[in-house]
Amino acid sequence: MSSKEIDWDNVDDIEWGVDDELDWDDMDEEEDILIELRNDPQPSFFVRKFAVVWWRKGFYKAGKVDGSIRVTPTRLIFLDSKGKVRLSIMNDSIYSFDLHHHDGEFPIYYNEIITKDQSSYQITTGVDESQSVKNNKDIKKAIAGELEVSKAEITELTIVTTNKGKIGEFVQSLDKTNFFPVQNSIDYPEIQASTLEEVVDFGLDWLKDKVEPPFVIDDAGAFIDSLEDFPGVYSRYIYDTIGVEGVLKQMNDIEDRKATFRCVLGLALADGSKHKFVGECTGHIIGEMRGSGGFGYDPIFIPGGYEKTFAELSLEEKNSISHRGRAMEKLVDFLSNMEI
Ligand code: ITT
Repeated sequence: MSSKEIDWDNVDDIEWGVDDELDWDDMDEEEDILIELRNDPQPSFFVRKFAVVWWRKGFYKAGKVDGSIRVTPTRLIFLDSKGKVRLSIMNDSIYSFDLHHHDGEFPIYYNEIITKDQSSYQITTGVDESQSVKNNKDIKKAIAGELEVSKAEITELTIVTTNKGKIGEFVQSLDKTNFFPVQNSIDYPEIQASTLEEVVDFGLDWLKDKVEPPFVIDDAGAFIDSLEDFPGVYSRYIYDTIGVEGVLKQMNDIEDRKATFRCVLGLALADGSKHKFVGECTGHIIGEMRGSGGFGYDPIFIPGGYEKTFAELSLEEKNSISHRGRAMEKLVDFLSNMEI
């Protein structure tokens, strides 16, 4: 199993055992930290989820949090997605900050931070090797005051979806941006309409008094040429009823297997405006299911120019060519050029 397949929500169960009693409130959360953060010109590092094993005097606690890391001139601070300080370590108390690889059933890259008073923290700050190596290098430099370029603030962006697979794609795609995706799983009604755009328009209107803007919704579907664009806007219904196997059966004797994935992202802003971003990816439907990554129709769809299904590609590869990846690129471009 690769690190990309780790279910981060269960990683504690697998690796360390969950300490439900972990009282994060124990950790530093003093006013002066917050003041320091506000005036902090130093770098921020977005990490999707950091897991911390915290050792002190022979006892340990373990926990995991979604959030980001800030390195101020004096401290290394771990913040959750609401901006609450979860852990703060003084930079000058750090004796070593080294990346280790634990190659068990689930490969994990973790930083071991040893402080001068012999406390030890093991903290994952990346979901895979490259992210972990990069974060370790940059954080280490920032602690030593050597990272001059200060990264811009991270803005939370609510993604309204019940689909965890989509969130994984948003997280990967927004990783290099200043936006931090936060899932809201309200299940809004998807009206019966002839286009994804109409479904998105309705969804944005329905949600506008229920979710604080800015927020994003995502409607997608597989449009198969020989089935007159079926399942298209009915993709979820078909997936939930006959499933991917059912679609394959429908296509048993069909030679023309061309299909297009479409994704429409809807963005609602605080000024009441709505914006849509569309992405498409053409390819073909194969005759059987292949691959264990992705979700939905991914195991039966091969994008044009590739030999692997979406479910056989890495998250990065899928995002770089997929309908959602393309729509997200447009969304990020738009957001980056405005103040929200
Ligand atoms: P939300 O509406 O809550 O976001 P959903 O899973 O219902 O989640 P859609 O209506 O957009 O999402 O998706 C319709 C169906 O198409 C659903 O069965 C998805 O699993 C599938 N689907 C959407 N995006 C996909 C993708 O990138 N790859 C494969 N299948 C996808």
